[in-house]
Amino acid sequence: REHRPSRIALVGAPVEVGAGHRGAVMGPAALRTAGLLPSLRGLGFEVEDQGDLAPRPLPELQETPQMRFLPEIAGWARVLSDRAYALMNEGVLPIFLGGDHSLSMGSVNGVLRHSREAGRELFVLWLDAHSDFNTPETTPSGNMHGMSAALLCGEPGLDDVFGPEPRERLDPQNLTIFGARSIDREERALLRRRGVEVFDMRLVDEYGVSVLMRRIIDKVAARNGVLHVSLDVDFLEPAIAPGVGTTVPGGATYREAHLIMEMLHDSGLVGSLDVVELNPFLDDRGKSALLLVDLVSSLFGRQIIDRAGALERASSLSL
Ligand code: Z70
Ligand code: MN
Ligand code: MN
Ligand code: MN
Repeated sequence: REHRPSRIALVGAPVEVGAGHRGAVMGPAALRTAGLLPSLRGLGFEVEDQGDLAPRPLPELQETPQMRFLPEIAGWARVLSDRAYALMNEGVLPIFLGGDHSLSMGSVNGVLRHSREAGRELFVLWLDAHSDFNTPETTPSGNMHGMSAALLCGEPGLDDVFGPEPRERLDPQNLTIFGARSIDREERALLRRRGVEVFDMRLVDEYGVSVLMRRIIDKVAARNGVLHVSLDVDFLEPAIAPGVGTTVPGGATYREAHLIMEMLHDSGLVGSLDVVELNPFLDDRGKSALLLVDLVSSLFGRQIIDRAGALERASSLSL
């Protein structure tokens, strides 16, 4: 499949006010400390660390109890959208280092803008314990990291985030929420009305990750689309990734998560990535950051042994 970017940009987005806990501000630094840059370079990519962004000041906006820290979240979204759009236009694959999940409002908006102009349909894979599909009307917390997927799909009440700047809309049918196990009541009703594909943990248990991932990959490939992956640390089982504000039991195992990343790599469809919600303040000796670096490495081609050889040996065992 056409162009696989050979260049990657790391973009830090230390935003934490979208979440209910403080500490995600340290996420980008922890991912760097855990060795993300040398690991990707070791896989043969030309990698540039672009450092951390800062939010654009928007003194004209005011927060509300339903949209806590709106001015700062909007300031981040606008800066992130511009950077995502610029990098995609240069043919560079951006990895956004969070920071809480509100950053995806900006990153995905910019990627959507590029893909619309390039005439290549965008699909979004949201790996998360939550569906992040609340609106200011439905939110139980006012935490805007619980609204990013809803904003991207054009839900109302969030127009101030982009204000006069270009705002794209993701077709809800192009969003797959994968691994969900904590969805609020009104949020669930909205997901259903919009026809969002939710592969919850019940489905993962029944079918396994490989069947579900194959479906997603085949759908994107059939439409000649490109995939943005938004990886929330709480997608993972808390025992292997404790460094996150809200842990939810029953997350993806180490092996499930790696298999997902390996299948995504082999698909050749991933054009951009967010790694969000890492909270190093709550981590255990860096283990969550180190695991994330391993997972991102699998997504960009690290293998246990070359596939052709492994398949050959499997067939010689008549498996
Ligand atoms: C809840 C809300 C949430 C974390 C997303 C939780 C949102 N649905 N929490 N990620 N850690 O407040 O909207
Ligand atoms: Mn492109
Ligand atoms: Mn999330
Ligand atoms: Mn989450």
